[in-house]
Amino acid sequence: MQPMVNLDALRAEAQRVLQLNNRGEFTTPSPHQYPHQWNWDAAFIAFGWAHFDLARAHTEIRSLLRAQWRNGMVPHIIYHHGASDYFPPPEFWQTQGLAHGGDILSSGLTQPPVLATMVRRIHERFPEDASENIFLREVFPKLVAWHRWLHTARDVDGTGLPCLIHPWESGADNSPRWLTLLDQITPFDLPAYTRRDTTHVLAEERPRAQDYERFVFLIDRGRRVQWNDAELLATHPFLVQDVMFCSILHRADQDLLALAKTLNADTREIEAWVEKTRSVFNTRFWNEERGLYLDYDARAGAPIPVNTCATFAPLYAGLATNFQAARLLRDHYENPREYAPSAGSKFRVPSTAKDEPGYAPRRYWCGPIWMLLNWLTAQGLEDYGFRAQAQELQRQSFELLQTHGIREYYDPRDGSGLGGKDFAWTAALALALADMNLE
Ligand code: 2M8
Repeated sequence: MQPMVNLDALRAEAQRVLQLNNRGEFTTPSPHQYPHQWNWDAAFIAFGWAHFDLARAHTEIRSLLRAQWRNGMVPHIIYHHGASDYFPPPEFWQTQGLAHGGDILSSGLTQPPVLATMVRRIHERFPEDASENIFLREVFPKLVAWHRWLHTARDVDGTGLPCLIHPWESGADNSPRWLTLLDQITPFDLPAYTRRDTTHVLAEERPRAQDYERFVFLIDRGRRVQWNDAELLATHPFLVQDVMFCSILHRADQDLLALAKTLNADTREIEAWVEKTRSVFNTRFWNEERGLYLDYDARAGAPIPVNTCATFAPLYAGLATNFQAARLLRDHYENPREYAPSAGSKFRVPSTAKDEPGYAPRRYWCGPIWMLLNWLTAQGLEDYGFRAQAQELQRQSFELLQTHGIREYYDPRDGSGLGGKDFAWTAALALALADMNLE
C-alpha cells in the first residue's frame, strides 16, 4: 500500500525547516553543516519563502546579489557572517581585493543559474504587488549581467556554452561524470587543509578523500591566477561543459526573456543567447549511439562517457526533440537497469544510472536521489507530455519526504534519508513539487 500524502502537513514541515535555517538576511542550507549562503540553494529557498512571506523571499535574493562580482559572476558561497567551522573558510579563496571581484566575502566559483527562473516564478505569484515590481526592476539588470558573464567570459569555443572550472560549479560535486576527469589529475603543491564535512555526516555519504584533494587543488589553481577567466580558460586543468548547467541556463535565459518583456526592456541580447544555445546544444551533447546526453570535456575536446541523471535536464530546458525525448524515456528513464525501479531499488530518480561503475547509492552525488533532480526531471516530463510519469515521480517524491523527512538526499533502494537533516532547499523543492498540479 502506498502511503497517503498529506500536503498540508508537508507544507507546514517545509515552512518549519525554512524558519529553522533562517539567519535573517539569508538562509543556511542546513543548521550545522553548511552555515553560509549558497547560490542555487538560495534561489530555491527564496521561492520557498515566497509561499509564506514575499518580503523574506526578496531579502534572500538581495543578499545573494549583494555578493555579485564586478565582472557579473554571482558566487557560489557567500560568507555573510565571516568564518565558521566550514571548510573552506573565506580567506582560503583569496578573492578579497580583486578588481573584478565583489565586496562581500565569497568563493571564487559560481553555481547553476536557477535564479532567473525562480525570480520569474515569484513574480508570477505576485504580478500586481508594488514591492515585487520594484524588486523585479532592481534585480533584472543583475541577472542579465550574470548570464552575460556566463555566455562570454566562460565561453572557450564560441558556442556560448559556459565552461565550468570546478565540479562544485555544477552543484553535483562528486558525480561520477566528473570523477573520471579528476582521477586523471595529479595534485601538486597542495596547501594544507582539514576537511570538516565528515564531522557532520558519515564519511561514506560524502566525497572520497582523493576527490576532496582534487577539489582543493583546483581551488588553489584558481586563486593562483586571481580567478582570471581568460587564464582559467587557457590553462586550468579542469574545464567542462555540463549538460545540466547549460540546460538550467537555457531555461533561465527564456525566463529572463519573459521578464524583459514584462519590463519593456531590450530583448535582443537575451534572444541571441537563446537562439545560439538552440543551434549548438544537440550537436555538442547528444550521443546518437547511446541515445542520451553526455557532458563534454572541453580541455580534451571529448564527451565524458558517463550516464547520469543530467541526461534528463534537456527536457526541462525544452532542448530535446520529441524523438530524443522518446528515446530518453524508453531506453533510460523506463529502464530498470538504469533509472527505473528494480528488485531491491524502489525509488526514482537515482542521480547516476545504476549500471554505471561509479554508481554508489549512499554516496552524495554518485547515486542518491536529490529533490532538486526529481523536481527538474518531473518538470521536463510534464513539459513533454509524459504526464503519467511526472505524476508518479511527484508521488514517489512525496513518499520520500513524508516517510524519511526533509533530508539532503535519499537512498534509491529503500528511500532512507542521507546527509544533512532539516535541509532548506529540500523544503523549498517540496513546496515546488506540491505546486505542480498533476492530478
Ligand atoms: C554541496 O556543496 C558544497 C560545496 O559547494 C559542499 O559539499 O561543501 C552541494 O550539494 C551543492 O550543490 C550545494 O549547493 C551545497 C549546499 O547545499 O552543498
